[in-house]
Amino acid sequence: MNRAVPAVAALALLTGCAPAPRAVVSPVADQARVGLTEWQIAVAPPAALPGQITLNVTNAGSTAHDLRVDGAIEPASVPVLEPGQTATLTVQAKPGGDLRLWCGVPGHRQAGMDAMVQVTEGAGT
Ligand SMILES: [Cu+2]
Repeated sequence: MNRAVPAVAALALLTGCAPAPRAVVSPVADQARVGLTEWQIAVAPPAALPGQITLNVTNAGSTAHDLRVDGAIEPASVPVLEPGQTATLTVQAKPGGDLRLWCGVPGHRQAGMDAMVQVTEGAGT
C-alpha cells in the first residue's frame, strides 16, 4: 500500500506552508484565551473589539495564579486558580482602551506575568 505517501506529503505541505505573519493585521475578537504560566501571561488573540470581551482563563502553570484586569470600564479579576483550573471573566472594554492583564500573586507580575490586550477604536462593522 502506498496510500500513506500522499498523506505524508500533504502533511509536509501544510506544515511547510504555515505562514509567519508579521502582525500586519492583528486578529480581533470578542473572546480571548488567557494562559497563565511561570512567568508569563499568554493572550490569544492579543487584540479585541471594544465592548464585552470574554476571557477564558486557564492556569497552565505549576503553581497558583490569579488574574487582574486593568483598563476596562470596571476593574475585573479572577480569584486564585490552582494549576489546571479554569475560569471565565467578562470585561467591558472601552474603544482604544487597552487592557492590562497581570497576576496579583506577590512577585509574579515583577517576574513577567504582565500582558496587554490591544482594544481597537471600534470603527469596524
Ligand atoms: Cu502568578
